[in-house]
Amino acid sequence: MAEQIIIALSKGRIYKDTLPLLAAAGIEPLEDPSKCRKLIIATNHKHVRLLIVRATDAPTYVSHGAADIGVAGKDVLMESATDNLYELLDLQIAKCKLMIAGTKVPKPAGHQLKVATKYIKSAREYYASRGQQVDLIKLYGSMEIAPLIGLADKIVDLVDTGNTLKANGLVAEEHIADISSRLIVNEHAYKTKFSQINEIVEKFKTAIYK
Ligand code: PRT
Ligand code: MG
Repeated sequence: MAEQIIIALSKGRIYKDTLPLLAAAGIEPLEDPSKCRKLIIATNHKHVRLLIVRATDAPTYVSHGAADIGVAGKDVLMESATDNLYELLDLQIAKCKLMIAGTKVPKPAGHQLKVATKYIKSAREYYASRGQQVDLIKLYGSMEIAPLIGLADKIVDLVDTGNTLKANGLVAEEHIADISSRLIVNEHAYKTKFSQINEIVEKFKTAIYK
């Protein structure tokens, strides 16, 4: 008998880019989460359901086994506790770069940099690896404002087209990491539901590397 498989996904770009992979695995959602308010979406497979979660929460659902599988950005995975989960595949979707950006105004020597970001852990590791002391300021969004109004000298944020930085008079200065979304799997579920999960993983792989 088929076991229940729950897949945690966030709305927006991750959902949109994961749909073709799900289709390759024969999984089709019966509703569109951007059009209905349901957070649990049934699929054409009675035993497969999608859980619509905040992008930053996907690893938490999978790590606790509330979802068997999930899709999460590497940026999110680098910031979160990832106990009890495997990062099985680079899905090569929702790609962008984690970068340092700032205004073009130079800082006087000896000035300790203030850096605003929602990526505290990644920023801390990056600056530490370069032996640079900085003050990190945690923000949850609209980071681009911080250098404009003097809250911080620089930001660490995701950059795709660069349009957001440009629109706010900021320039990308340093590259921290290439980001893409990953397929994550709960360790316990990977053992107990191996054949079903592995079938999805293999079909995703074929679709990614076709
Ligand atoms: O939006 P919400 O607060 O609900 O959550 P979220 O922002 O975590 O979700 P979502 O769907 O926006 O992002 C989910 C994942 O997509 C992220 O975790 C990344 O792995 C990935 N991704 C890829 C991006 C981008 N590209 C991206 N460009 N996530 C965010 N951005 C933002 C960026 O933060 C900046 O504000 O887009 C802006 C820059 O884009 P450009 O094209 O102007 O450079
Ligand atoms: Mg967003």
